[in-house]
Amino acid sequence: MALKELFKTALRTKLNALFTSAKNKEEVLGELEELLILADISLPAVEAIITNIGKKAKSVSSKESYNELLRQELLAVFSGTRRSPLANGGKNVILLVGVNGSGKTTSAAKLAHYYQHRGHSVLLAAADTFRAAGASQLSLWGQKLNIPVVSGDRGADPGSVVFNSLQSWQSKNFDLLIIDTAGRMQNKDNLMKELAKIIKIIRKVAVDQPAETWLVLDASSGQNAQVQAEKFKEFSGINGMVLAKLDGTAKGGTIISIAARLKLPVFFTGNGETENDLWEFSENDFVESLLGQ
Ligand SMILES: Nc1nc2c(ncn2[C@@H]2O[C@H](COP(=O)(O)OP(=O)(O)OP(=O)(O)O)[C@@H](O)[C@H]2O)c(=O)[nH]1
Ligand SMILES: [Mg+2]
Repeated sequence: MALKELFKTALRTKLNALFTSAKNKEEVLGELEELLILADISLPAVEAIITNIGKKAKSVSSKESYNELLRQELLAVFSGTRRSPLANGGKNVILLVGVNGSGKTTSAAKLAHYYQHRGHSVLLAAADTFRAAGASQLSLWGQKLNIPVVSGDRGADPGSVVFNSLQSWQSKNFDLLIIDTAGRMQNKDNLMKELAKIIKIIRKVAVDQPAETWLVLDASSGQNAQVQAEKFKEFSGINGMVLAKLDGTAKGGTIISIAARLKLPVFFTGNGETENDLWEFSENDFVESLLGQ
């Protein structure tokens, strides 16, 4: 399955029925608002979408024109945030951050596999020295995927693991260093400061890195996503997102809400637990999955 197919049946059928009904514009907009809210799109985002469609729709509109107006509104949510990951080319450090259990370690492995497959030489760093299984989980992935992993003992300073990995990345001339960090709740200031320290260490060794700091977000985290993103932005300057566990969300609307609120590019989605369950995010495919051709 691809992103295009993911939400195919959920919203589409209902929209079709609504847009082909003999209802007037007000009724259509009222019901559309309900459908979008039921699809997990947050109220502010839905209100903005409905207001804009209300302004643009003629009093008697066809199914095609409603569909097109909705498509434009959904795509507009993503405009202004789009950029390519690893835009600075050459060598990159990707730092993965996020709350406990969001999918960081799995995403680190998936990303390493993804880029290795595309010809990049990749080094992984297990900077989660907090959890007993933190380093071993990533090392197992490394073995499976044949990707080297720098790790430290449990309780070791994550900064030292990061430092060692950077030295290896530079001396062995890897293209990409992907750093997995320990899960931290955004309201734990000491842990958030540890993240700021990790970034300081990276900058000291490689002044223009980390070029990419991505928040790994559980796609079902709903309203809490904004709070998480704001705090992680403050302490680590996140500049992109990976939406993990998209396979566990029945409706795609949460992506619209997150993009509308956070104004951060979504680069990848996680859709399962294996290394291949990573999709590049495309807003066109995503909107197509919601609305159909
Ligand atoms: N279905 C599904 N499961 C996922 C996905 N990504 C991660 N998981 C699972 O979610 C659980 C947590 O994933 P981890 O990658 O360990 O999460 P983490 O953020 O590293 O967790 P901490 O290091 O404890 O903060 C594991 O059981 C993963 O297999 C995904 O995209 N889809
Ligand atoms: Mg982890």
